[in-house]
Amino acid sequence: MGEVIQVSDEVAAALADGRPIVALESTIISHGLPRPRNLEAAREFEQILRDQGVTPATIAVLDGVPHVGLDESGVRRIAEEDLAKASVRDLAVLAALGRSGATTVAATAYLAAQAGVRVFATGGLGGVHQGAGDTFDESADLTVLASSPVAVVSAGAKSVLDLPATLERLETLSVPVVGYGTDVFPRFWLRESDLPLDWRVDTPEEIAAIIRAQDALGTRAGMVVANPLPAEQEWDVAEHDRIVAQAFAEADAQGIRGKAVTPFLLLRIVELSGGRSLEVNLDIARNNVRLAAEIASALAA
Ligand code: PSU
Ligand code: MN
Repeated sequence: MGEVIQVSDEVAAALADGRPIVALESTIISHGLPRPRNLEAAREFEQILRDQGVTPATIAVLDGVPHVGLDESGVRRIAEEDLAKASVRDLAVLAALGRSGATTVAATAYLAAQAGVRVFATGGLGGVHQGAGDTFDESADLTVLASSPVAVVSAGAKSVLDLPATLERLETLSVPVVGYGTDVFPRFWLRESDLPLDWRVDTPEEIAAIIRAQDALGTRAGMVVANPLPAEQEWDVAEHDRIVAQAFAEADAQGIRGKAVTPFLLLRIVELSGGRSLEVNLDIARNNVRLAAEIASALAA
């Protein structure tokens, strides 16, 4: 593994000492947030972790080498270069051709698991897209979590996805979904949906205990920790519904397909909301990074 995946010195030292580490994805930086705020965000997420005594492991493929933990210049590259959006299936292609890519939740979880990093913070998980019955568009984020033992802290999944179908698929794939301080699945920019969850936990220690129990039982799956944003940071529901519907209609009219769908919708929603969705998006990610730090610390204790 050491020959193929480049684990940074800082992450390798934390792994060796059993100190807490949190993985961060690079697609949210390269394709999910507009420049130049994305570079500030990438740096801020790492700083939030360091302030909590946790080592950040931002993950990306640079010049064919999958990196777990980036230095200053690596962080700058994922924010400023036009990188391919890389899921797990792209990793071998990038490695063989010496190309670079920003890793999705799927590819980040896969590489984190390979390196032994167990906790990962993102904004929102990918899922089953609306109309997937016809298009078969389901994010590999779901299937990869079935075999990558990493707890992903996310504010549920975006209301641009088919959330009931997403939860059904996670059930089939045997990926546990736990609500953090909530009994219902959050909808990213909004705290609540009408989708009940089977399990609610209220402390980072409980989540760490679930990770240990997964190991003891040998289930090998990851976990979705659904962490709703604080009420005072929620997006206005009416504005949310109107803008999401409009972005959808535009994606449809322009024939946006495949892996371009998620980045198109996210960036269009930022434009249509005059930047409001971006501020909420950043609050969500910060909130998830903070909880992931607490989980990783509980796991290392
Ligand atoms: N949700 C967000 N921001 C993002 C993404 C999801 O709030 O940037 C990205 C993540 O990297 C996720 C990917 O893994 O979109 C899912 O894309 P797709 O649906 O093409 O699998
Ligand atoms: Mn897709």
